Amino acid sequence: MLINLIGMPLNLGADKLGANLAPNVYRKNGVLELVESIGFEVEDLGDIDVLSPNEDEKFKHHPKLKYLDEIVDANNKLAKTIYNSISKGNLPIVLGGDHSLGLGSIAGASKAIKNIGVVWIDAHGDINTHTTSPTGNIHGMPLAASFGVGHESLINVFEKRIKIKDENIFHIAGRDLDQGEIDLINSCRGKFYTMDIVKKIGIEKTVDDMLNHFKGKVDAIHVSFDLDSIDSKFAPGTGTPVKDGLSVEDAKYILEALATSGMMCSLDIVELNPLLDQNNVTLNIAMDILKNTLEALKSSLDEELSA
Ligand SMILES: [Mn+2]
Repeated sequence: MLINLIGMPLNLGADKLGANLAPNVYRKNGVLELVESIGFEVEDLGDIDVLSPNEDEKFKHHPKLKYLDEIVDANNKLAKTIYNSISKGNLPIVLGGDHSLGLGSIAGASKAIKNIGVVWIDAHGDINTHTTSPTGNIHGMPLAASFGVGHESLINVFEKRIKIKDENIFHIAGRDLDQGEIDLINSCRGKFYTMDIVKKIGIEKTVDDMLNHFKGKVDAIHVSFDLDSIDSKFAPGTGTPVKDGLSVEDAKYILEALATSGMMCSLDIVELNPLLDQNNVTLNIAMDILKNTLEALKSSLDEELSA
């Protein structure tokens, strides 16, 4: 299996400097060599071209959505790249970049595969809209838009249609949810396993429930992993860190299960902010989780071949 690495140097959705620098930080720290060392062929597709608007024009296109047109533009390009990668039988891995890139990843994956599920691992809901968001930052909106809730420009990224069914969402590690998001969670058929639930039932049961939720229901799963899902005491280098999150081992366990399920069609790793990181500790966690995930994928593919 060929792995496509895609850099998404996007920070407009977070409205904060730093996440745009992450793709090259991953490369400088050997992400290509890491993937190769596990035994995969890897092709770096480079960075998606992101426009650089002036800061004083952030509300130029919509009074409550910062950098709307530029974010849509970047996600249209990302979606096309993801679609092409999956269509060729490759596994695309997006190195973010802020989480508004989930719009493009899901749009591309859902064109390549009819009925996809989405696992969204995140301290935040990312299901705000321009009417509920306290900030207007689009990185808090991509999941809602993907199931058809929010501004039509976000819903219709890449293709004019709703990309996923709400029941095909499994969200893990939420603990910083806005009221509008809580209301939407209550009316949505997707599963939202907040940190309170994860702590109560344990990580094993969480992962069992996740896999059972999708069994026989979807053709493949897009995995969107936000580093802020991890407790901020371990992973400080993200745009919006939150305490009381997953341990690194928990995160590894979730992604390992997805990799070995044979269902993962694409993966985002988002919100590394090198300007906020301390001695590369968050970068190293991201690399370690990627390594563990791909090692699990490699073993399960090798087992399949020898079976
Ligand atoms: Mn997020």
